[in-house]
Amino acid sequence: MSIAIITGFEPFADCGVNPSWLAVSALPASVGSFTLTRLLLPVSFEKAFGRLEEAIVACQPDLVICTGLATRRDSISIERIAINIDDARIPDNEGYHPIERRIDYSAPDAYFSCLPVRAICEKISEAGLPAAISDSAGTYVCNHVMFRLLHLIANRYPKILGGFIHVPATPEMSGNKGPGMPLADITRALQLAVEVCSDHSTHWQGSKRRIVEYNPGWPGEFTEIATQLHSGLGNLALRIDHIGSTSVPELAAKDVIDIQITVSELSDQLLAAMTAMGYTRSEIATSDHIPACMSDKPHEWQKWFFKAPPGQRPTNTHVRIAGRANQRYPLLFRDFLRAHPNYAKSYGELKKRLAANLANSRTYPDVKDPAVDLIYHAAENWAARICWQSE
Ligand code: PCA
Repeated sequence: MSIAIITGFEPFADCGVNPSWLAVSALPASVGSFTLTRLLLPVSFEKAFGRLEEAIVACQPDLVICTGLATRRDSISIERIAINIDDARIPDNEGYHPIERRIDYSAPDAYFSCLPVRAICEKISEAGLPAAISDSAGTYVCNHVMFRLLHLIANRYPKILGGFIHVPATPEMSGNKGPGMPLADITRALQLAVEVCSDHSTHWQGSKRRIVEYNPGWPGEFTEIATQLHSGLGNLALRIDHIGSTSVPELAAKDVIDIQITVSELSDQLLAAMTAMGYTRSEIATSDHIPACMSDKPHEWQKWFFKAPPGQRPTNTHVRIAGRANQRYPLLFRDFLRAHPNYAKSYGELKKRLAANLANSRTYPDVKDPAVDLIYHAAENWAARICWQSE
């Protein structure tokens, strides 16, 4: 069984009760693959997160879902984002009233939830209960707890799935005059949210951000996926290669398989075929990192980047054009590391230390990429010496 911490808040302002805690208290002892630890949090900027962190340290959970009341909402709100600001409309239960204060100057402006927000929203809606993805958790204690939870996860507990759900008031809270959601429905919705997280592969989510020792099973997993890609793409794919750290024996890596599909052009037909297989193209990642000495030819580094179909093991699929610099780079880099285990060992060590020491995991590629270029320059010398060709 895995462990989940589910939190609710005590009453605050003029609410005599807080349905978030009432619903959390009514949840069964276990849901899906999770044993639930319930935790009541004070409505206090200063104390709430400390209580949660203590529980995380003590229980080492796989899932943390915090819940709170949003009186002005009439559906279950699965929060997508937490922002780095405290800006309270009213004082918290201890009389503290921060106005426009940054939560943490060393932290990013915002964090996205690491819960499967869309899947949770769909599951609750399918059960006939009102649910929506929310793009603001406010700027009060709930946002504060969500932000600090996600900051902790990003820096210390990459395996935890964590996020926040706001629940509406119950009809009794307005004397049955205003809108509201019955407590039993709120409880049911939270139970469904935990069930979705239980179905969702916690292992894959967490391992995406962690450097692990080399896994000899990776090449086999690549071959299986490449076979499916070959049959879906036919002659649109000139070749499909296993690239990146999981392709180099004994190299420590993130548990994400990098795949390069070589094509003659980035065509609509190709996009349609990838989409039909469930792959999603990133609108943002349209170019590779360009090594400092090669910045004069940006078109040589253009690519399409696809995320794996939902539910499939994590992969990064890069589609690049035959003969371009960025198509050659990963193949040469891989072959050089395979032929030079000492480079691979030092590179693995660098990655582990970067992952452990960078305060913000999002800056990891910014630091890693130029280090990779250093190895690449050595690889080019080697390639010239041995007249290397990509098979
Ligand atoms: N809701 C408040 C804090 C506690 C609660 O249940 C919020 O939305 O910030």
